[in-house]
Amino acid sequence: MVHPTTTKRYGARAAAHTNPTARRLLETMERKKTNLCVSVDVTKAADVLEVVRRVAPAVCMVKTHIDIIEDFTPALTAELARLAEEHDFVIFEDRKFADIGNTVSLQYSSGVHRIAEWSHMTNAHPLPGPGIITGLGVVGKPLGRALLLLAEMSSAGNLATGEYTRTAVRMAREAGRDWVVGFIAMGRVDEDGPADEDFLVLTPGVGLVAKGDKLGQQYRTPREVVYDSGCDVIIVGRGIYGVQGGAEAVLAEAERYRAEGWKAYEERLNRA
Ligand code: 5BU
Repeated sequence: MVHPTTTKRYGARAAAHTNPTARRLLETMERKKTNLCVSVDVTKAADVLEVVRRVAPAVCMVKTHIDIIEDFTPALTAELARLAEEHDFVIFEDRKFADIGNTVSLQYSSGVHRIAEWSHMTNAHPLPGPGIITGLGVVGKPLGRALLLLAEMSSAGNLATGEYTRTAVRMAREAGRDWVVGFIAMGRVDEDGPADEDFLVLTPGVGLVAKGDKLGQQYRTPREVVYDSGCDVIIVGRGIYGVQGGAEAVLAEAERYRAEGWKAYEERLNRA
């Protein structure tokens, strides 16, 4: 089955969203002709900013793991937020919240990282039940932030399958798309929904060279993810920032993934 959202242009899909971050992302994708998110998993603030400045023209989104930064100061996230405005991309902190509502609302708003202040989008495991969505929403909704639920994962042997995945989708529908705008998933987990429903599907585990790593990561190509599986955003980490050849090579590699992802999207729009 071909899900109706997969044959609509990203820009046209923005109108189906009330959440400002979802709209902004879809409009940015259309404007910059990119469905690429670069995952910047490096551990020094200066290196994060160097990679982001390099890849900025090629991306709709930058994904962070802010808790891996060894020399974190609020100046880093302030600069990331400034770059997001200057270069027209969305910041996604891949925090994978997984606790009770009260705790996640504190983890989201407070601590050293104050994620809600600078990250447009974040994500949560549905494992604890709907209270996690509500708890994060207390903080994020008034700020116009957006939440994704982890409906599936890319790693070998993960438990987010079958009934768990279906329950994640049901929880998102019950929460409403003004806050839960989509999923981390490997395919169109929302296929059983009504034709006018529009969720974003963001997909990690994307590589053009490696098939996986030694710790269970599994890679598919941009074409497999966007054309075959109908996902919206490809998330690429080591395949881009880890490329040999220095700073110039990083932008060239980002551009290669952008072009592959965009070609697969254009082809899927024209699919009968
Ligand atoms: P890689 O270097 O492209 O393998 O990095 C993938 C990134 O996506 C990394 O930050 C992971 O934490 C993240 N990720 C993932 O790989 N698989 C998942 O299922 C989820 C997140 Br959820």
